Amino acid sequence: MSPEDRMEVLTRQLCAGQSTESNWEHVQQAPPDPIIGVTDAWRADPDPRKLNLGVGAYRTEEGKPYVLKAVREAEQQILADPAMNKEYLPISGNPEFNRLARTLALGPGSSAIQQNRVATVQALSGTGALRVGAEFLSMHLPASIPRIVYLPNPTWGNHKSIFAKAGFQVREYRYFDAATRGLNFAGMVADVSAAPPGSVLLLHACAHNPTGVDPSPEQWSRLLEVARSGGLVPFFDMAYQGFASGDLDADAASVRLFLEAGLELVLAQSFAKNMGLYGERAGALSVVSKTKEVATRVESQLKLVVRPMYSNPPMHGAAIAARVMGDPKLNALWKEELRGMAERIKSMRQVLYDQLVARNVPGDWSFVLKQIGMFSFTGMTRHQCEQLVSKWHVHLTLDGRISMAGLSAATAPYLAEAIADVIQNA
Ligand code: KET
Repeated sequence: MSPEDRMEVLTRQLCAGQSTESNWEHVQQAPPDPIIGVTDAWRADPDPRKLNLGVGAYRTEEGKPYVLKAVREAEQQILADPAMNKEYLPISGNPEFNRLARTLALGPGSSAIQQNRVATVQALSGTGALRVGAEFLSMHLPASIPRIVYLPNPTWGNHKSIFAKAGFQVREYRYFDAATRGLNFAGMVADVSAAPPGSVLLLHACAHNPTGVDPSPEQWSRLLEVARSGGLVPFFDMAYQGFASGDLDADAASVRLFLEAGLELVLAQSFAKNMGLYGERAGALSVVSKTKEVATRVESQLKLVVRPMYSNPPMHGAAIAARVMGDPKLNALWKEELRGMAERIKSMRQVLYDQLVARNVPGDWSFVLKQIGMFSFTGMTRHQCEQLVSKWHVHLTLDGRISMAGLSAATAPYLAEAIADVIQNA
């Protein structure tokens, strides 16, 4: 029986109330997620040497997940607060969190904030912010404009699905140059310049995932001009503020550059990495408009996106983040811990590089030192990555991305040995 005939029989049986098979009998097994699936495979791996270098999550020198001291302290304060309750948050989330989050990204002196031109809603971390932002744009860009988004090639895998779900046609702009392991800036400018007016231009604010390659300040200025003259809608994904340089303000420079040039823009923020709030799903979506009046209407429409999706956001993570950002003592402690995390990752770059050079692994590995943020994009082939997993129990995404934040001085030599083997023998 053809699948179509089978469906018809099933439908008829169902209507007659006599189906013996599951209504979901035809459902196909979906593949595991290319990033989250790596953690599942690592969990299931019984080998004691196993390493999880897949998902971008910070680990200590001992390989353990890290809850920041500032976060623990904020949580204790929340628990001890007699005014704490579990009522629903507003549809747009915790107002104090929203205010502090946008100020963290856009800067306290930003004219957009001072002129109340920013509509912010709390979101289910960075992913949720992207999804709500994409949905809002899909609904409210002028009707005459086709829904097209330009993503860097490569980009975080979920970007494509998020924008496609919101009805966008997904296109790519050139970004990574495999030969130099740097930025293909000429290709990027050419592709972005050719985008039809009104297209959404997705930009990683800093610490590009997966490549670890960011534009220079001069290149950002040029991109700003291209976006402005092309009438594009910049959508910044800022999942790693503080993880590129260790400094929250320095890492927000690209967003602030576009903002101060007077462009309208969309911004997705995540506190997963920089505050270690991964599972708390603390994030924010901000839409910057030309006037306060437009921003007010935009906020009302953002609420209409949120309400039928999940009604209102969860409170605990946002309450923690608001305390950490808002309390001067906790804020200082957080910044110190953030700098510490960024520095530990950086030091892992040097350790891995030294280990690879000491083993005379063929190739120029200096990119390990140059790349920025949580990841190293190694250029290893899919086959080499598969060998790392099956033979060495080093779990990573099959595009050759390594989470440097999951590495320690104790495990770097083992990784270098494994890489040396698969590069020479796979
Ligand atoms: N943007 C980028 C660029 C990104 O790398 C991630 C997460 C997110 C947004 C969303 O993070 P959230 O937890 O929703 O705030 N990236 C890591 C985890 C994942 O894939 O979900 C990763 O690439 O490993």
